[in-house]
Amino acid sequence: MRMIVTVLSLVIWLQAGAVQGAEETVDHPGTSGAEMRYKGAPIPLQDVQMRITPGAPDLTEAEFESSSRIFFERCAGCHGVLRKGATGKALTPDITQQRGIEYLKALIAYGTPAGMPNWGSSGDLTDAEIETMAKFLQHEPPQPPEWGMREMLDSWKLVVPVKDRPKEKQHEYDTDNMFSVTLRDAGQVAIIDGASKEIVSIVDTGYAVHISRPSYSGRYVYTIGRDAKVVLIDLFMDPPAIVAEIKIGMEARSVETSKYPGYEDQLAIAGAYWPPQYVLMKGDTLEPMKIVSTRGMTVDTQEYHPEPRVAAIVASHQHPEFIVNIKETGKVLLVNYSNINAITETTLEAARYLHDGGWDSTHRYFLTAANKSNKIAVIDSKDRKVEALIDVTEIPHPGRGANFTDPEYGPVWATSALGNANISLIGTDPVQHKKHAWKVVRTLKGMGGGSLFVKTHPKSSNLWVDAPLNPDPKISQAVAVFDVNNLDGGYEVLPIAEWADVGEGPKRVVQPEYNMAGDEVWFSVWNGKEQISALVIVDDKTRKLKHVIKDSRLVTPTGKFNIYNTRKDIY
Ligand code: DHE
Repeated sequence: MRMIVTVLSLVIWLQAGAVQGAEETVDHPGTSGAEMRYKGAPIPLQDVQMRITPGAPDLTEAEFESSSRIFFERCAGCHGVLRKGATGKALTPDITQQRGIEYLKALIAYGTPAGMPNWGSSGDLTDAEIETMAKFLQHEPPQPPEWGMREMLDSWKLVVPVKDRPKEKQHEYDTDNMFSVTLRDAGQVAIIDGASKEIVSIVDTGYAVHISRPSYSGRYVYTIGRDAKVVLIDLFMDPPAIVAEIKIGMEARSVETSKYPGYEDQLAIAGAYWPPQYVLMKGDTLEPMKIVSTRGMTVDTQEYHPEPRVAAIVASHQHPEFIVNIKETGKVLLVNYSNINAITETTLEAARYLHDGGWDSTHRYFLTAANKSNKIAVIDSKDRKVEALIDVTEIPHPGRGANFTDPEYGPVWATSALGNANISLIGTDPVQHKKHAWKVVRTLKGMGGGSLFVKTHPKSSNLWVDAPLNPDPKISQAVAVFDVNNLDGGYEVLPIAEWADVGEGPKRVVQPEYNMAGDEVWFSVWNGKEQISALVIVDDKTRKLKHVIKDSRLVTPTGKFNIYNTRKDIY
């Protein structure tokens, strides 16, 4: 018989040790430093239950607590909260008990060529911790609690009701040229005026806040934190401030807002990592309306997966639908919201594990990375089908990608990669350039692996490629820029971190983002929490330094979201 002991309010902070700085990266046989650095990230989990399983070695409550903490800190990102396996192998008791304690100890201590880190020989875990982990893994995984409508409503705060909000903008700034900047480790976003570069407001958002998405009209900004808190910021207020907030689960990464004509600003959607679900909310209040679970069968082996996490979400321009990536099942859901009481889901079969992606320039095709299959799935949002599954090189990571016209192959969408220096250009025009459509027409060589984001703008002929997770600081602290009219000419390297002049630290240069006019590119110089970070602004035409924003309030800036470009899906 299984005993379940509740460990009340055990708060487990998943520490992103490796994400903090290149120096802290452990040596992982078979797994690139870049990939490992990208995996663990701090998330809070509460109220997990200890589960003692027959056949497993004894474990005290204290040992359970410390091992759970280690597991969520180091292992859940790859093996999944429920240990059903994701990028790492499944670690359920039927498997682990068969392997036995000595095998598990060796595995944890020395890692595997397939990518399991060597937590022991790297000095990250002590022998005693490894011993307890090897016992812990033979028990049923503790399951964090569910998060349904009651919990959501309990967490929902309508800070300023719609009727009490300003009828018009209360300041002189152009909201469309504002940037919402993630201050990751501060759990805040900075709202910055693109023209004056002034920090207009610092807003407390969720823990380790992840992305911002503006409402279609551009009045509101939605943010989501890793703690699954969604915050709604009203840009009309002076200064912009929170008007509503809600917690939609325990852990999350994505939020989006309806864009189909007639539904602008009406609905918001947020996707959770835990519990595996998405929720539809009223756009201007975040009042939760419908919660839908994503648990289900995997696309290929058709096995049940208990925690398929919600990755990127985009709003369709072709139908009243959200397009929702389900990571572990490898399925893309077209969630039709035209009748909120009869939501229809069209399930498209893509590949595992779906992560991020963005539109082609016509906003008909959504191109998204299936990062462990090394594929880009192309979703035709108009005809509601998978248009293509394209092979690319190791671990594609497009962010939202970049659209431009290749002189030889016509319109293309580009993605860089975590696993190597390649930038894959995929033809996106099935009408005028049919023979190149949905094929990798060109592969550019960038500075190196560990790239996360590429960016361009319709008014620019530059393609910017970062590499913040490359182990070589010369690469992670710089950016490569290609001329899209002369792609064979290679790239120029700009020493962005050096320009920022912030002193010591990892100083990763991350996520190029254009201003509204498309004549400036903004970069984050992402330093440690206690160190100085900055935003560096480059003149797009001359590729020369234009401005550096340095301010003690800019703690660990990462993603930046220009209101106009983001709401219009321009990239
Ligand atoms: Fe992100 C987007 C998940 C780590 C910066 N990140 C996304 C999206 C997902 C995701 C699912 C797409 C959202 C959408 O479009 O709806 N990110 C994850 C992770 O699971 C991961 C790998 C590890 C984790 O535990 O969080 C992770 N991400 C990071 C970072 O370490 C980064 C570099 C710094 C940070 O702020 O945490 C980071 N992710 C970003 C950014 C975007 C993003 C800047 C949006 C890019 C864009 O241009 O839209």
